[in-house]
Amino acid sequence: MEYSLPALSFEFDALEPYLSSEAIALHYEKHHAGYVKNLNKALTDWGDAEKHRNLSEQIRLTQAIRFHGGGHINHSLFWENLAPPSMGGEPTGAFRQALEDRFGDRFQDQFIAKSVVVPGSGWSWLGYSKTDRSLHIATTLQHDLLVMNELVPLLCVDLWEHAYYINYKNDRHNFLQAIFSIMNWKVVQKRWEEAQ
Ligand code: MN3
Repeated sequence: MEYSLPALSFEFDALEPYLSSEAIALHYEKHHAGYVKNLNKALTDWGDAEKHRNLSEQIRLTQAIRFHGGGHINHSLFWENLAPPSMGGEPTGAFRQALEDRFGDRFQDQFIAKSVVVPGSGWSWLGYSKTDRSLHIATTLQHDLLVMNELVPLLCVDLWEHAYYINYKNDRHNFLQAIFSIMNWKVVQKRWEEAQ
């Protein structure tokens, strides 16, 4: 069964003025859709290679599956943890306490500081470790998944230039500040509760 582009929970213009309708439309309909298309092709080719017992071709295709599949998974998480301004709520209760225990009142500052220095293209994350049962800020390169760092993804931000160039040119820092005005904390908190 093929993978498909997930429906967005908001209209393209719903994140304005922080991200424009043009930026969301391009990101979703061109970039994310491209990853879905290329993932499906790579998986089909992988299946063909398996039928022919062509192991080297299968191994070669794992790179495309990792890249485009990671792009699809990460963007799907990203859209879910965005919400129109003032619609996403704030961290509450035990989750708020866990954030404060770990980061004091500095979560946003620390998250942005770690995100701006990621070289080239990647993602930044708030993740939950089942090993030490605490929250971690982490980053991954290209479209690598947070689970590769043994963390459960709670919140992610796309740091690829295509995520912010239309609205913020090359200013990743301004983009990251804006993201916190359209964060869907209800979704982030729900992921944390499910990860416990
Ligand atoms: Mn992207």
